Amino acid sequence: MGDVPRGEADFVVVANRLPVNKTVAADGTVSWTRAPGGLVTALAPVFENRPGGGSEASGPNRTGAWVGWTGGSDPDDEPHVDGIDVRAVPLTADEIADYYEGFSNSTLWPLYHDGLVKPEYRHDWWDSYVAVNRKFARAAAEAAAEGAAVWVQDYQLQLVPAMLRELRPDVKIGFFLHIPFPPYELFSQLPWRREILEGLLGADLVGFHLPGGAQNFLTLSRRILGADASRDDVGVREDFGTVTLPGRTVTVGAFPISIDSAGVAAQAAHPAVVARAAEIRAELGDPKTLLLGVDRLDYTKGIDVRIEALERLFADGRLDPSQTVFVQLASPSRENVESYAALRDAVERTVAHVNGTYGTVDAPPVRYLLKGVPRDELLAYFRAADAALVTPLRDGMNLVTKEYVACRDDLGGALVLSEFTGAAMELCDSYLLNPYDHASIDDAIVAAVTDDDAERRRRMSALRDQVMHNDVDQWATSFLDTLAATPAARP
Ligand code: ADQ
Repeated sequence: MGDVPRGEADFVVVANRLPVNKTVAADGTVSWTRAPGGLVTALAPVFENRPGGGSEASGPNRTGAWVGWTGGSDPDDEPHVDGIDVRAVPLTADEIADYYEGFSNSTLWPLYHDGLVKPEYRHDWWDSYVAVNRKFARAAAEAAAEGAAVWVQDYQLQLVPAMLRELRPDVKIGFFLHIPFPPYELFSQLPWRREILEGLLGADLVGFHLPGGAQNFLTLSRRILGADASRDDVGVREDFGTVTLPGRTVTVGAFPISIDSAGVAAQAAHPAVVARAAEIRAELGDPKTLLLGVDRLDYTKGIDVRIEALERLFADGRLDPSQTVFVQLASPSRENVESYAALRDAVERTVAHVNGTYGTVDAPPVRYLLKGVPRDELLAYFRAADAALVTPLRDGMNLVTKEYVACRDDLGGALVLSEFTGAAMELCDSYLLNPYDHASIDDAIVAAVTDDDAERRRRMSALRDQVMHNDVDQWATSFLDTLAATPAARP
């Protein structure tokens, strides 16, 4: 403690990934571009409007920094992108295997998503998780100015708050979890359950998407650590609580994330995007019904759930395969993790099976693409689709839902949505379904495509009210204002 050089940033974001992608040209020239993705999509606009993001309002003496990993293991990487002061935390190939693919994505990710895949508990992965969290904490400590606000993101970095507090007791520390936070019965499987809770409690504010996550955290702090944790019964907001520790209090709350709603809506209304939407339908043979799925290829997203539903609907004659096209845009994800490779095989088998059974050579009903799609093209698909099928078995929030809704200023389209997403709490006018119940899935899809126009427009209009009035800037402002208002630690 005390031997860390102080930085100059008043506002520091600490996230597993930097918002950058590396490209190497044929002649070996390296360039860095802004990366897409849930967290980056959510935070980039916020960051740019904050101090140091280059806005006029930020003033000359204020700066911001983003601490994270480049996504690779080249020690010579020096990423830079316009408008953001990026601080790379280098990871070795072993750390990528053990901290990232191992503990983060083969232990925590499945455990926090209802154990959909069996979590693996390995001490060597845990050791790497501790070591890498220490690296991030140190990089954050070196970036932060005296009294800075430091916002730590997500499940890969749950130990950073306590480690950072150790190094820099002067900074305000916020932590936000982007994925679900499990109940006692599940979380207590974790051999390092105490350490994770103690790591999180290093923050002044711990935020979740939903009140349920905040409640689980309070219950776990009480039952596992014996901490004095309670719901804020006197407050006006039932989604806040506190954990009282010796010398300080941790605020716990729910902050449902959103998107840059106005920005997405404006981009989707651009004449070129509108024209491309019509062209997409024509290219697909002008089907009566165009259904769309957009996800990272992840077993939590229920991609298999929706394709199997289509097969049942074709088999039962409730949808006509000659007049229906389902487009699944999947972006490759965590390809070195075994469960993801297995999922890819399973999805590809199912797609081939449905097309082989219900398609013709020139008109397969399922079109599946395994690559990230450029933003304009993605928004054109959103505008073109009669219904978006969002069927996760568990999802913290799901930003695809909000992007789809923001794109539909024509009030066309329908959102078919799993109750097991965070978004379902807010988007209650969607066609909700239980992804574990075949009848519920099938009925929701059929209703979404056969309800009359007035009903579909009524629902889309209500969804738009929600999404256009609750954007990512409000999310960040609400979190950061709450962080600023948290009580200072008593010496
Ligand atoms: P993710 O699991 O990545 O995020 P999500 O919120 O849906 O899930 O964000 C995915 C982003 O990637 C969206 O912006 C989407 O448009 C984009 N995307 C997906 N597939 C794509 C493709 N093929 N081409 C182009 N873009 C594609 C995690 C949690 C979520 C939570 C977010 C933010 O799992 O529950 O909503 O963080 O907190």
